[in-house]
Amino acid sequence: VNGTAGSGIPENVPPVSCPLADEPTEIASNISFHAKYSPHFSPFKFEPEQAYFSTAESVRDRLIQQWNETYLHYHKTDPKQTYYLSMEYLQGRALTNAIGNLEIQGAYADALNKLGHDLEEIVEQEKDAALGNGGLGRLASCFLDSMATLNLPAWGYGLRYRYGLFKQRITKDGQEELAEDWLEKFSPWEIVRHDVTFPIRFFGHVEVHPSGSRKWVGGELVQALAYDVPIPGYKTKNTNSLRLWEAKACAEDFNLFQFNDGQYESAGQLHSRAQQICAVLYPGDATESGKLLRLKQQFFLCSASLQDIIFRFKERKDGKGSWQWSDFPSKVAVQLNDTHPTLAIPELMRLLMDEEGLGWDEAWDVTTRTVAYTNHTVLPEALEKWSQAVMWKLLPRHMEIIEEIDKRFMAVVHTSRTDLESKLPSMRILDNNPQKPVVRMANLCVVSSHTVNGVAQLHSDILKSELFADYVSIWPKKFQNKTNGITPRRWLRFCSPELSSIITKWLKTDQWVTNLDLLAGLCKFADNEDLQNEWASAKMANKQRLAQYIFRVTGESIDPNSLFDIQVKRIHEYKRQLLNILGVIYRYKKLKGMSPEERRKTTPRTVMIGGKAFATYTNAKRIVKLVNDVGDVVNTDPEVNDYLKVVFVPNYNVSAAEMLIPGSELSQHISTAGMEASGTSNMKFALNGCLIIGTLDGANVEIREEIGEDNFFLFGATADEVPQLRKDRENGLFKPDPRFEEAKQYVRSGAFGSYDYNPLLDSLEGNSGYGRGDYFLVGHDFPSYMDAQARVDEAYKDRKRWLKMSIMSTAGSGKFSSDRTIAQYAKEIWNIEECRVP
Ligand code: NBG
Repeated sequence: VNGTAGSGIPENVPPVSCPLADEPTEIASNISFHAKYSPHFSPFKFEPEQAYFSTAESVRDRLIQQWNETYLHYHKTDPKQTYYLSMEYLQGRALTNAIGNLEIQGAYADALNKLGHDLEEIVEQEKDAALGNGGLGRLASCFLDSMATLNLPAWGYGLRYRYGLFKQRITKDGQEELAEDWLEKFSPWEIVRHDVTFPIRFFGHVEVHPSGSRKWVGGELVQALAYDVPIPGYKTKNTNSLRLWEAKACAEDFNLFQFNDGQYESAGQLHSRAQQICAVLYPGDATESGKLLRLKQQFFLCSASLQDIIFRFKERKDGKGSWQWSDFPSKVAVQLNDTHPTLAIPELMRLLMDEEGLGWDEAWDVTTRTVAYTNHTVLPEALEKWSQAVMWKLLPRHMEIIEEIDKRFMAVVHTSRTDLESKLPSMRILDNNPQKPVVRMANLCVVSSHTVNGVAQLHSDILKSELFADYVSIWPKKFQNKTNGITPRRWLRFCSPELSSIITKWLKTDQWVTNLDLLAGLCKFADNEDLQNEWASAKMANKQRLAQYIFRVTGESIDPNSLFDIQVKRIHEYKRQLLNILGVIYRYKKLKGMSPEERRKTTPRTVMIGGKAFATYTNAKRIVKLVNDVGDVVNTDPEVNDYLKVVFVPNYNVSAAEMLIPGSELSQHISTAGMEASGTSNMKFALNGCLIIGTLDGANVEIREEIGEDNFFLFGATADEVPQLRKDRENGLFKPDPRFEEAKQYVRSGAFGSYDYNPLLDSLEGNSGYGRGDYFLVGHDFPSYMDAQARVDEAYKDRKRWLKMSIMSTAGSGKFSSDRTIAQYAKEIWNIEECRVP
């Protein structure tokens, strides 16, 4: 029934008794049923791995039941639905989340006990589904959780990558990337839908009919095959779908003649070409073939999803409803998660015109009332531009449509906005620069969407005043802000059960899990000694658990009584892990110069840094290496060992975050102001009572507003100061702080080994051949960063004050629930309503 009408199983056949009992004994027998009859493993073994798969299958039975009820209900009530198109989803593990959302955690724990297993150990067996690379992908996954929890009729659409984001291994040379085989032993959370397939075309040409109509023909065809992942809401029956597409060649594409002739490779060529499409997330795009593959991936997602959406639209009311294309936008909302799915725009136009016979104006009206776009970055290198030549080759009909959109947009400016003529070259969709003609995807999105939003207030303001300023005067109402959020289920309720029960106890309700604003009720107890003591002991338990984890993954022992200071996120120069580690280096050098008595007065710290560097991003990889080298020296230096440890946390992913965030006390969100669109881990840390040291960037601004400036360690230049500071730097007007010079010099002197860090450090100098003259202003912000760190050390010495600040961080985090974000999208962009399964 998932979106498709059908006659279903005849009613006269009694259903198999449904394993939905909540009794541990019955659950245990359902788990053992799967161990015996779902034939993935020998039935004679029941080790943690087998126990995990059977437990997951038993939970899946329940999800399927709810899922079918959900889609029957959506089908019957026919509400407007949202389709979230995203190249990335960072789902992480599903088991804890599923049994948590279904509220059957306790029963499953008991059932597993009866079977001789421990739930905590079983959940660890699951591999992370890492079909994303950072905040954008995790945001999409938090949104799915909130959409289901809010009973919104909504779908996620993505790709089923064979290998997830690479696995990071740290060797003596730094980061090494390995394929992440998340499907090695299959995933119990996906259901292949052999009944849901669509043909996807690449290359070919446009055929013009005498009537003037155009059709895209020829080229290559592959099949898109659906895999559905159930997305349960919290405390509700509504269970939505994440539909992931896999690319498959058709049986006819296998050349049996060649195969029998011994030409095995060429016989299966089309099959292996189809497999490349979903092989990995973000394949390297340095080569032409890499670029082509990425474009293929994007189109594959868009075309399959839109064909599916249109199919469902036509099937409404069992296909009997009379509908008109002009109704489409009142039944369908398509959200583009960044520019990666931009091709949905020309593909929807093509499907409506060439396949359904609509005229341009009608198709354009439908498309622009359906599609909305979220921008997630202002970094110029991340704003996608596709070579026109590659586009003409792969998608000739879409290029025609894009040219027409461009032409019509210019006509609007020429006729009604002559004041903007001079701006047209940068506003146009096509950049016809003869050296490198490209399509600007963000411009295509802005012109063709009914709404464009940024992901935090500061970022949305920057979009309006800078990146998209010229469009704002044409369409002032098109631009909105939707400050990001995180799901309180995964990021507090399930990852920190200890803290959660304390919160529930003091608020006398667990309603905060779906109404996060209730956390504000903790404010009035922030000084209460009993709460503070309970709070401290929950934190300590989480710190101990984290210390064990760190020991397991790095072999390093860390002291839970030291201040746990964490920075985990993708490694990028704008996120300034380099500022962090230079600060650590300075601290280390000072500690070494102190007498033992002086050292005893300092605040002992454990600094943890984790994150993956993109495989071809040299400076990011150098930073990873530097953190590891500093750790090697500091952690084996008996003089400072009790006061400072530095740990690089390998292979940071969602599951690692679930361990790190609850155990943290200070976290660093220290990007150059104006460059981090929002950040979402800052919200997760604050929610878990972790204090933030940070710049006025992205969502930090709003977090600080909500939790109070006294509870936030602020430093650094503001976004509006940055351009002038960069100019000053270029003009030699910058005077570096001696502490900054000392830290860099210490690295250059070889204190952390023989690796050549000069190119990295040179990027921080004004006139380097390597860098961009400290484009990220590490030097400018270094002194205020060090001062803020000194305030941290002081605050930590005052236990009561620190605990109060920690409670206030949690109490002020209500705004950052993705339930709030999604409710705003639903009301202000999608115009969809709750559709609760009775
Ligand atoms: C990222 C931003 C983050 C933001 C997430 C989610 C991209 C392109 N952007 O600051 O860098 O939190 O999106 O909105 O990945």
